[in-house]
Amino acid sequence: MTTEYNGDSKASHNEKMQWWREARFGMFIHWGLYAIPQGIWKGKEIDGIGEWIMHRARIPVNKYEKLAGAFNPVEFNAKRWVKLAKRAGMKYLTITSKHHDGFALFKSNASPYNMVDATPFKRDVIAELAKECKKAGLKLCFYYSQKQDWHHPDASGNDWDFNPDEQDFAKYMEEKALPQVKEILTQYGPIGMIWYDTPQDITEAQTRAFVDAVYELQPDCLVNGRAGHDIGDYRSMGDNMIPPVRLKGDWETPATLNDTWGFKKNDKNWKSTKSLVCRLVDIVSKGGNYLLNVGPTAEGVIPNASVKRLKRMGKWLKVNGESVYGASASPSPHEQSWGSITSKPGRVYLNFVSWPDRKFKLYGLQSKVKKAYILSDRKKKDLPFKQENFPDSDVDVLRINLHSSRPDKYVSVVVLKVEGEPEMDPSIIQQADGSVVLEAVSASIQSPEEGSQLVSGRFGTLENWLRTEHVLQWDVKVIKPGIFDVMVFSQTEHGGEWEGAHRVSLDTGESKASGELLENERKSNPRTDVLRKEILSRIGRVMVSRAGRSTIAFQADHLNTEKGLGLKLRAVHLIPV
Ligand code: JFZ
Repeated sequence: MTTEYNGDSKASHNEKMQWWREARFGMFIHWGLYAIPQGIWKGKEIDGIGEWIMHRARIPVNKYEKLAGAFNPVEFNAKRWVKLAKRAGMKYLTITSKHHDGFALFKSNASPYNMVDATPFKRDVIAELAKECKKAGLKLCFYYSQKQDWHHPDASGNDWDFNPDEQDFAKYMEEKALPQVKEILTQYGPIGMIWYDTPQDITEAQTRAFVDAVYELQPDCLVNGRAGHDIGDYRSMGDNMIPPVRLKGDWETPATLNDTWGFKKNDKNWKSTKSLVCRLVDIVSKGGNYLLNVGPTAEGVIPNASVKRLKRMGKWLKVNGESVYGASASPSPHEQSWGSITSKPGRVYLNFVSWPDRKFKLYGLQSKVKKAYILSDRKKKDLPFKQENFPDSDVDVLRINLHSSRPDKYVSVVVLKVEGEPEMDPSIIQQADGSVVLEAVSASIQSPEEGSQLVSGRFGTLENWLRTEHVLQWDVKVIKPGIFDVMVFSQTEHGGEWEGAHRVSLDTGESKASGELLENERKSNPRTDVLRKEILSRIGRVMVSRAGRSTIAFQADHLNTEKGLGLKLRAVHLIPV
């Protein structure tokens, strides 16, 4: 991300980002005309996310437009929405001021296709939300679809009504998009952030015009990472995508409670509250923010299933929020098998997703612990602990005696008071269950030749792996030597396509496993988006005969290039046999 943009110094950028870093958890609202068909057009269920129905069903502008005349959300109550966000423990609210369908939820002089001028409801719902957000101390932010506008003859996305060859994007920018961005930045007081989306083939100059418009009118307003050309104040992850390791810099995951953003009557695939709380602490442990979506109905009601989950999250945060708000990433770059670590100066928070044995061991903590207690325990009763170093492997270990039953049904938090800034061993340490997890994106990459560079993609894999010369290496600390099964996780394309039969090998220095990548199992990973699956392939066994440091290398000996997809390596796991 270009953070020195607009002459900003690092210090003023940090200042601008402060509320956002403190917040960690926000509410996304996708609301518009698409809530009326709620996923069904002419009696037929339309596949895909609800707010895309106009595109998916190729609905002509003159038909879709008519929905505005029927948009009458009599149950809409800005106060109720804002209250829910507050109760959920969310600190900002990002609403679709205009989505790809081109309909604006705010009063606009640039286009009459808006809530006030085109609906029987006639109320400026954005003005009402702005008022309530201000009262409640919630930052108000606007999603604005800058490139796609299926209603405007000169914008992108609608190729069923308009001929792309005859379009003049500059005209759309001049007469609708830029004026509307100015409206949302001048009509509603201070705005926390503008959330641009799907930049597609936008030029850099066009992106700059959109970003400049924000900074000129409200210098403190943030711009998300989807304006285009890597310009913006922080990175936006792919939808629902959580990176596999800690990342440098600020980032945010926009995410759904079910599988749609805009309301769909028949989408009942709700995530459990426990998995939502797990995602929240996982994201914070890797340095990011969680922007969690609700899709209100055409009547203006947030679905009950969403309300229930958000309230439960809020209840959890009321007790355990210290581990989330203003917290930084884990001092270790790697995931933990039992949960996620967050931190603050002088504090380490162990967020247990699965409650461990009474005798829990944390590997790699180098800071001296002064006290350990359960965050939800008002008395902060001391948990007995002991710190030592395993001399064979040079691994620092903290042993904590825990109660046998988990304190919280979602995520239980243990606080460690430590001296100074928390520090952890950056090496990959064998987990307590004996497994060794080697994430592709955390390998050091040896590439003898120029070109064909492997890159960390947005979905947690290395991408662009089309040639065999690359060698991945990881430094590992082994505690319990032994024999391990080598399991390779590679990722399919969006939709499930996968190219297998590559030959790969893993070398521990004293033994080597080689094998073909065959589809032994297909799994989904809740941390990447649902349409990308992980393929598990067992390629053989290796031995590590002594404890301590070792370097593990992985390479592709032959790449199958028929489909040209390359190897999208997610991780290699060594599982003790
Ligand atoms: C976009 C929109 O098209 C969608 O309707 C919704 O508003 C969502 C939040 O954003 O969809 C995207 C954009 C980017 C990715 C995936 C879906 N991505 O980077 O993976």
